[in-house]
Amino acid sequence: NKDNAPRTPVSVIGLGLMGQALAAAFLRAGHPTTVWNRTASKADRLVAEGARLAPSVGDAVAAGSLTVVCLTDYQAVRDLLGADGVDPDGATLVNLTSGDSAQAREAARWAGQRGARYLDGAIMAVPPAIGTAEAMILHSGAEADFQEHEAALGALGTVTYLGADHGLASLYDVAGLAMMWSVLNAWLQGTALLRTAGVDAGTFAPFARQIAAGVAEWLPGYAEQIDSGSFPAEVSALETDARAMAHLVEESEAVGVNAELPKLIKAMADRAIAAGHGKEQYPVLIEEFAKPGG
Ligand code: FVH
Repeated sequence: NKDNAPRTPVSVIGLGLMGQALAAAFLRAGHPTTVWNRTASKADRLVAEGARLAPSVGDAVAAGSLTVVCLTDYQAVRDLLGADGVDPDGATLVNLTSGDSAQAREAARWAGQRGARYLDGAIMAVPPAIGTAEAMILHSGAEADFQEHEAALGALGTVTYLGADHGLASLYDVAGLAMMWSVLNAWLQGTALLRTAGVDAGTFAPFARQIAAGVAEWLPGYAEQIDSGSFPAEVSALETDARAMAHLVEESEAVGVNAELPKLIKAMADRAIAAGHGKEQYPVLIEEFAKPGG
């Protein structure tokens, strides 16, 4: 506590890999920190660093001005906070457990019916990054609740408020996962292809990184096309891209690597072309992505 300003008392419920990192970051920032975990021994190191181990979940919720919950899933959160002896009335709950947007909205309703203020959150970081600016943590729920606790939550990383809809943090979370896995899968596809010619992953990695960074630069302009609903082919038409996709499928099959992902991408482009979008630009595929399917 560098400036000697009083720090918000916080409680952290759930001391898995992430919960331990959250509690440690609060302690480092000087917050009086109460912790609780089903397996109490996971609190040992934190207690040695100055945390107080609550004897029960109810005690932990009652102890902090702010209660941060980080468990395996929303069912565990509900089971734990809905148990006898836990009274969330008047508490501010910040749920950093991963889940989907419907679960987040339902959790907010559940908490509201019990008199608690509820912020949902998504952690876009691994435990070692917690407490540093690199840890991106997203929040959604009532803005006043976020503002009241923004400074304390800032001990965990770079916090961003997304809006009043409690489901937003979870939606950003899965959107981020879609980005992450798509980039990794594309790199793995390229690596599998190149390895058939003796090129190893390490050789391809810098080249792949440059392509990923270049494609990332296209996003703001492509976003404008999507938001305006107009997709003029400024640099390439979808039908041109689809021919390149056919090369990717053919090459994958010819050298004996998995062609499922290239075929999936090509099938979506083919549907868009059949719907009359061949002369438009790639982001017109949003119309395929926006439909139910799969
Ligand atoms: N670890 C990470 O890198 C990711 C980064 C992105 C966000 N996630 C999410 O954070 C949640 C917790 O993840 P975790 O890595 O801490 O997970 P575990 O180490 O497996 O710890 C799980 C904790 O949950 C407790 N728990 C589970 N079920 C119950 C229950 N029914 N009643 C009480 N507690 C429960 C468990 O307790 P214990 O097994 O130690 O007794 C742990 O405290 C998760 O949503 C990630 O997606 C992390």
